[in-house]
Amino acid sequence: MLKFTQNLYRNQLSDRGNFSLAHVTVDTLKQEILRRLISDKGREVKEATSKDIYYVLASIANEEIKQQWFQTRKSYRDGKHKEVYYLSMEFLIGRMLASNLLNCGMLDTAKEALQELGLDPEDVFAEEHDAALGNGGLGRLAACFLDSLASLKFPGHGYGIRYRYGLFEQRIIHGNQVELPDYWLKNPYPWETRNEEEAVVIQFHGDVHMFKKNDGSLEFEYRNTDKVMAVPYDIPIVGYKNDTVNTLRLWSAEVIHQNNGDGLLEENKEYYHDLDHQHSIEQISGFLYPDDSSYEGKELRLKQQYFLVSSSIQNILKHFKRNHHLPLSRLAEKVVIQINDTHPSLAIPELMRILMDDEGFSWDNAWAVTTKVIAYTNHTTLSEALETWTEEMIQNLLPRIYMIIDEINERFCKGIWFDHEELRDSIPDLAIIAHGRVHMARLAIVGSFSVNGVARIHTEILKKKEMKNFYTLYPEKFNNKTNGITHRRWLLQANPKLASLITDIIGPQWVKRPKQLISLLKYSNDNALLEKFDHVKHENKKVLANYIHQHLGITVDERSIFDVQIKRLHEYKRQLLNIFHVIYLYNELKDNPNQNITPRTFIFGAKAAPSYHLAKEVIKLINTVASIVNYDPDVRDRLKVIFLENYNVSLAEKIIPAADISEQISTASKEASGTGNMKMMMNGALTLGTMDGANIEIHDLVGDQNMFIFGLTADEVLDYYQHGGYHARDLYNTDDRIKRILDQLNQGEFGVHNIEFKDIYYNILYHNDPYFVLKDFEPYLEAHELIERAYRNRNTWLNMSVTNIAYSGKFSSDQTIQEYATEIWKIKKV
Ligand code: GFP
Repeated sequence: MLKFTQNLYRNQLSDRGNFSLAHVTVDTLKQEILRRLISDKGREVKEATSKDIYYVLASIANEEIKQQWFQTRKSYRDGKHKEVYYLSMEFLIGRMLASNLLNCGMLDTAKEALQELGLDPEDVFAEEHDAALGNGGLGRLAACFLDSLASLKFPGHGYGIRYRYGLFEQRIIHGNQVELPDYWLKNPYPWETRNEEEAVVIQFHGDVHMFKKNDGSLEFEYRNTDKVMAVPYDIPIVGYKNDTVNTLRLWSAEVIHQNNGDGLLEENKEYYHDLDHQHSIEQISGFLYPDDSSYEGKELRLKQQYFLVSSSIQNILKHFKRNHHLPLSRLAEKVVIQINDTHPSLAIPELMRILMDDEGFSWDNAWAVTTKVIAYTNHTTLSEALETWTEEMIQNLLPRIYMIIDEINERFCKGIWFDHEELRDSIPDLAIIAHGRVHMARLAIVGSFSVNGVARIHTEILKKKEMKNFYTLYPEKFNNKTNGITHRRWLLQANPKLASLITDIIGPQWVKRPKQLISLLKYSNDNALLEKFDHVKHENKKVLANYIHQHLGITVDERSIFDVQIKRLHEYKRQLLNIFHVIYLYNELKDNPNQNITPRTFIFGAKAAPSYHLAKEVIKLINTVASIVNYDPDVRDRLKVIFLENYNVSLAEKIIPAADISEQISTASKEASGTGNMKMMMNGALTLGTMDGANIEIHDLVGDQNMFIFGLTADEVLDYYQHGGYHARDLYNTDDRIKRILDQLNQGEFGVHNIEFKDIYYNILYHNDPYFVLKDFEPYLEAHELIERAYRNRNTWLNMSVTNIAYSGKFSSDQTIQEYATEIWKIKKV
């Protein structure tokens, strides 16, 4: 045993009975860092790079984490517990060092030790490449949920894919988004452990042969399949100061080149030297979101989905058999599988396949088990995001799975025909296979016992509109679980100054019970305390201003309103409305340069999907406006537009603590929930938003007086859609401000070529403004005027800000996970 650990053992055993780094001192940690620098890297601190220090700190944390990980796994093996498995194609976990240190209770100590060694902790943390294994809210939600599961001591694990390339790295060149590959595994990743002994084989393609057995039942044999090995890499998910360490298991696709006891060696020998074949296998875990504009790209995405579910389910069943001495028919007593959106919905036919073909279950028995084990979360009602695959593709890639889906569909449709006469006409809209396509959301609803939306309004829209007929069929399945965010990463870690101010005021209990933030309300009129909140926000704004200066060379006024919109770039999220407002302000200043306005800094962070042309145009427009506004002497620094490239979790951690205004301006009815709204609220920003997603639930808590609500409601939007939209051109013809902006786009005032932003112009005027940008423009401007007035009254503003922090505990993912645990998963804390 290492000397360091021995010392710690001696120090810790006395007060806690077991070893914990939570009580390590700055001095012992410093010594340990120095010692390991020499033993691991052969360097003294003055020669060491931040990277050396990063690895040394990670190894110290890992030593503690691995012990607790082992203990946690052991405790789950006793057969008593029901476990939840969260299957997701995305886990946007970001950097782990600071978060692991925080949850081990040693973040402050580590920062101090580093500072005393003359090092900047931020530089050390920045050595870790963000694990960007996700796209946006959906993937980050999965990461927050894992953090809460472990922190609440729930036995729950994530299953995903170890993509070698995460979400692309974004560069802005001449205002345009350019995508670079994100090879996040360039340096060794200290948090993962390869567990080859848990590898499983996945089969694609091939032929299915049916035999009748003596008892009349059918037996299925798969021949000529392409076999791929799924090897798990495990990442520990550390609970907050509670000795629980759960697992995020990420599967990597590899060629089978050793004897696995299945005679696979022979079969694959000829392939081993076939580099093309090896490449095509490794591609399965190559990229998050492969380019799916071609057939091959689409098939690869489908392969990834099956690869994830097949490896995970095989693994889950293996653990069930090992830990519980129960028949598989009782699987649901010990296992629940949550599928994050439809991407893992092949879990349904895959579980059916294994139960029937490998375990000898009848259809009915397999179905009874499957539909008790699988639960589905829907994250969107946007039709283009509801996945479908061609029948032909599934049939070719996964012939046995196709047969099972086909039968699920047949039985389901027959059930409607015979038992729900009133829905007979709707069968084409309900059928899992319709018009040559397999509808994954329908499969997920039919094959699971729970279907949840992610905010109240979203669930209501699912029930009353998008999935109305399914709701008629299965009212008991539908339920709401409003999203949440982990306050540990998004407040304690990202905004330590605010966290410690809160603790100074209301004591530390809120950290374990975030709803206790509500006690801050008592102090929201105490001017001396409000000053302190103001100070913290100002300090955070300074840090962000420095970052902006370093990265863009632009100086921003720290006293200006930091107005932030950070999220995936999508038309419905309406970054366009935001930049139209900026153009309007700019036009006003040009017309009247002496206008007295509160200085504003508009901050954007957003990635557009590489093939999403209009979204990329909006990025270009924001950058073009920035290049004009930021350098126009008439503006006199009263307006700044900042586009921060490569928006990711780490950048969010910098921006959010500095935000004054949180832009949540989606077209009402379109944003299922949003989680950025929660993060910024928790950091004292005031929401400027539509009545959409979780904004509505924020509004329930803080009311009109503590946020800025504007625009069409979801009912109004849905009503317009039903009646063919509104007349965007009328607004263009009658509102000079709007006309001017659109003409500026059309006439090339914001571009070198006058064709630059024509598509935006056409989309609004010729496609009738599908996301109601013009319709909501006037109310949006009015809300901004209110903001400007409110900001001038410091104390009122700070009171609103503290009120938002006080109510934000409701949006801790601990609360959300508690609801999933009791209402859907029926799992208990260990
Ligand atoms: C999607 C939805 C969001 C929702 C998240 C998590 O996220 O409204 O909050 O899932 O449920 F659109 P994005 O990937 O679009 O951010």
